[in-house]
Amino acid sequence: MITKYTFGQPINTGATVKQIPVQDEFHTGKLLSKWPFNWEYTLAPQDKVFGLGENMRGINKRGFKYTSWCSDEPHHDESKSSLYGAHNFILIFGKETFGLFFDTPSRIDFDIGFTKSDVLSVSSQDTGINLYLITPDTQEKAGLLNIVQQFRELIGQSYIPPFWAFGFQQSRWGYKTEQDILDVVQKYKELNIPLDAICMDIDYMEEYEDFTIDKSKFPDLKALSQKLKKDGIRLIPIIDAGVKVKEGYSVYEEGIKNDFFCKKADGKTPYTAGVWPGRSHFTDFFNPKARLWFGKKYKVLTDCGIEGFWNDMNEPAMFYSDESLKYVSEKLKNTDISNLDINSFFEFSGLGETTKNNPNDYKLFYHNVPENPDDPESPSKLYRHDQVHNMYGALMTKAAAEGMKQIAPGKEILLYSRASTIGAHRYGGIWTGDVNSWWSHLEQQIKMLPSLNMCGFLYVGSDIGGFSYDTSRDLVLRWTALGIFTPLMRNHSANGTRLQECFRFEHPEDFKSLLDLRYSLIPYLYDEFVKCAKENKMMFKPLCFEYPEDKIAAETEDQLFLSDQLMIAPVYKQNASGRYVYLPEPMTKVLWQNSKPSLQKMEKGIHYVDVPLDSVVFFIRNNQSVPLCKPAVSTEFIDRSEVNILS
Ligand code: MIG
Repeated sequence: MITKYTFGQPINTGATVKQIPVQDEFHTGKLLSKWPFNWEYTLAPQDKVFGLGENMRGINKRGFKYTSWCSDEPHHDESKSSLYGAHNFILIFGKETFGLFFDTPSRIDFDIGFTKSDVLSVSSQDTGINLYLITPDTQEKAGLLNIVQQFRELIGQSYIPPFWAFGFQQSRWGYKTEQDILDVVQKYKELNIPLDAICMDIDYMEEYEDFTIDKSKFPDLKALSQKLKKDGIRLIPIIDAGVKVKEGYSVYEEGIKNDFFCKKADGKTPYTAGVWPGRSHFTDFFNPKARLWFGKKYKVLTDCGIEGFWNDMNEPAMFYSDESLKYVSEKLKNTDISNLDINSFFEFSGLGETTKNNPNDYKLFYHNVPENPDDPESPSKLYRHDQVHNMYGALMTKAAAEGMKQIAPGKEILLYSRASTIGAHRYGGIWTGDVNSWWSHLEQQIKMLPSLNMCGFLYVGSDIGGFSYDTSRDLVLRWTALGIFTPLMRNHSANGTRLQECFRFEHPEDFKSLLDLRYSLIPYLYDEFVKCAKENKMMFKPLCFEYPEDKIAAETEDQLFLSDQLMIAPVYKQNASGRYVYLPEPMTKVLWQNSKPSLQKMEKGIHYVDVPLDSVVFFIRNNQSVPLCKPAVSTEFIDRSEVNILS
């Protein structure tokens, strides 16, 4: 059952698709203050708290504090409380079991047994909250899956990408020209390694201007895209949130003419911040007309045969603003460097960093927020950006999705974004941003998957091999072995780091074997994905969602059920030749090596399982089976008619 309560002056975020009548009194836990919202709940020793989508730490979020504030956060480490997404759904499991969705575009803080180990507290002070309390309709499996299902019904069906989006994507911030891309494709071809897409990072644009193509590097994008498509390979260009301020640049000029950019407090001056193109303006995606305008701009690329996009920098990330630069420059001018004491030295040396995503900058511009998010004629109210911050990236994705309906009607388009909030799960997927080439980050990605699924994000994946820093061959292999199972499977890395495409390492045939497994599984993965989207189910489930009474399952966070048929137990430690795996029921172990499966029945219990570096191990659940088709070099060439059923 779902009940709804309101606090403060909630904004219609469009996150939900069902009408629920509002109740007066919220009796769960202790409401310390209605507004600013301040709520507490006493956690029993056994209580676990799940949810919060894209975030650090465990599947059980207990023991730390989290803040929903979409952040350009390349330094994911355990001290961080916010990443790119703001996913305000929590699921409490224990003495009482219920879900809560805090529908707000504003910052909201979750202290989950951090300040006091037995207190969960939630607080927020800008705008308002539509709060949904979800209690189980069944006691089956402690009601956990039921609560998620009810919640997902409330927020509407998750985005379903085209079939080819389950193919392997190769990306690199560093492909600069058509030739760079052709070289990568050629290498994959030579080695017979499957490939479905190449991502185009910001260097394809002219001076990082959205919706431009640098002709000196890509003389004929349409011809390139057609040529590649013959081999079943598609291009996926990036689009950044900021629009370059430049006379003569049509996107800038149209945006100004139509008043589509966010403005400062004076209501006149467009807000300016520095991102990749230099000084840029930001489209007011809250304005339905501006949204459609921006969305239709993708036509420059769809006209070239492009069928997929990734939206970046849409928290929005800001390297600097006019204001923050001025502050730093004045500080520098006024600093007497002839005699710095140690505190002034640290302030001085840290000055440059203070301009990046500076909290003050988010208070300098405004949005016109319509009462009805989809109706440009509905009355609107002005909000300062920081009060509605968490919707910005989500609305950029919505802009692209709305644009596609007009510029590519009837076509399935792949969309994924960096920033997101619940609601955006209906318009596109997400990738989990700038993870480092660290084993700990591989582990983190395993734990994020079920949390993202709870919040409606099904088309998800991480940068295979890690984005920042130099990777190692074994890390790419182990990360690929996880990526085989995630809907978005993309190897991506940062400019200046070690090259990490599959063909860069010794024994590329080991990578081929892994990708052969992916392609053998794609029809199965895609069908399960569609089922999970349509039936509001999680594709990745923590063990305890199926075995809520099982003590070991309850604390196993590095294994996941994949839909109803499989269990995965990725290796995420360097130099490990295998790992301990807990089987809460008898299963069949599948060892995939040299592009072939071998099967072994296993009893319930804890086992040490060998997982050689060139292999993948996964488990078929009791009385279940999984169809494998023949591997293909692209999803275009997958033959679904011939399958090998493993059980
Ligand atoms: O400031 O476009 O997360 O995937 O390669 C960095 C360059 C901007 C951040 C994205 C990353 C992408 C990079 N972008």
